[in-house]
Amino acid sequence: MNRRKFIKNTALTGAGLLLGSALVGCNENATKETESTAVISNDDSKATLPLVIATWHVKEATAKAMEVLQAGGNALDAVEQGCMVEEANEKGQSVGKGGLPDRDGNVTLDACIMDKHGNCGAVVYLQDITHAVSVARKVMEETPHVMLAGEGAKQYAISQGFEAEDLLTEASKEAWEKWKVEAKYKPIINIENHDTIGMLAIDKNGDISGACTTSGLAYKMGGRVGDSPIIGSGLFVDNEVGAAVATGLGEEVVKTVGSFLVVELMRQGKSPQDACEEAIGRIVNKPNSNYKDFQVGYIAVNKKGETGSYSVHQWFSMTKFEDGVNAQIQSDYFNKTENS
Ligand code: SD4
Repeated sequence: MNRRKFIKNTALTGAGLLLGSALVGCNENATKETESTAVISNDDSKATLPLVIATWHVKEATAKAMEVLQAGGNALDAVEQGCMVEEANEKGQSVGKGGLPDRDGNVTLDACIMDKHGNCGAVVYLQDITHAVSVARKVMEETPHVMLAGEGAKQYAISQGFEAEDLLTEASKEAWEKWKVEAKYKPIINIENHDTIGMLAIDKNGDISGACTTSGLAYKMGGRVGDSPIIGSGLFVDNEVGAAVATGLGEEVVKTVGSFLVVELMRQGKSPQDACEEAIGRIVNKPNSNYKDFQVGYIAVNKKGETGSYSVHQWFSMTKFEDGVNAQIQSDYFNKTENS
């Protein structure tokens, strides 16, 4: 195991957590879009709409979202369909089908979605349904509630026509069985690779939506829920200002209400980049922060279409599809002294 890629997290040994252990293959093919786009100009930037950004290296997902936008779909449709690509990708062991299970072998999904009106929906601890983000959207649009959990969420999904299926693939089962024997409940945090997908999109009308979906920390305690389905922590959208989404150790994101913080900082005039950096700063500058043991990353977009990303450690990346170019962008990061 490459030291550069992983941090052994002794501080979390008791919890026995492993954050996205899979080094999965990602599609390297950038997809080109050629249809016409609207251009927003302002004093300090020139952004081209529509645009899509997502956490990690997920070009197939951003390509799908852009396809939706170019076909005239809105930002909400785009982020849902973009995230669905990764949920269906069995090779991605941190999202949807094929996600790594909790320590008891159960794959449990967390997801949320938020639209331009500030409406939102979420599911937590959802089992046996691949497209958690779509169930979250149903919760938002078809119920008077924001969040459904566990068996209730599953039964609701089935009532809405979602198919129940076993999400534990052979590969994930094997990884879990190996972990039980070899990892001895010592967690290893992957700071480098594709993980939870969080996606933000601005459509041609300049309206913003976002979504986030994950199987959470691999080998987590049964019942554990992270930041990803928590509006304000894993995701926040304010159509007047911008949007942000998080990845990494959810407990740290929840404690600082990270995505809401990023958006509020943008509301106060910070650029998306500066806002992401300050939100990471709130985590790493805490007295006694054990940031060397975990990764957190944020991506953000403002109403102008300016984007930013920042993480605690190196190797976090953002995929950005704008103006016909679908590109992976390495994120700047806080910890310049370790793991480099
Ligand atoms: C969680 N934030 O459940 C998620 C995991 C994640 O990259 O984002 N991994 O805490």
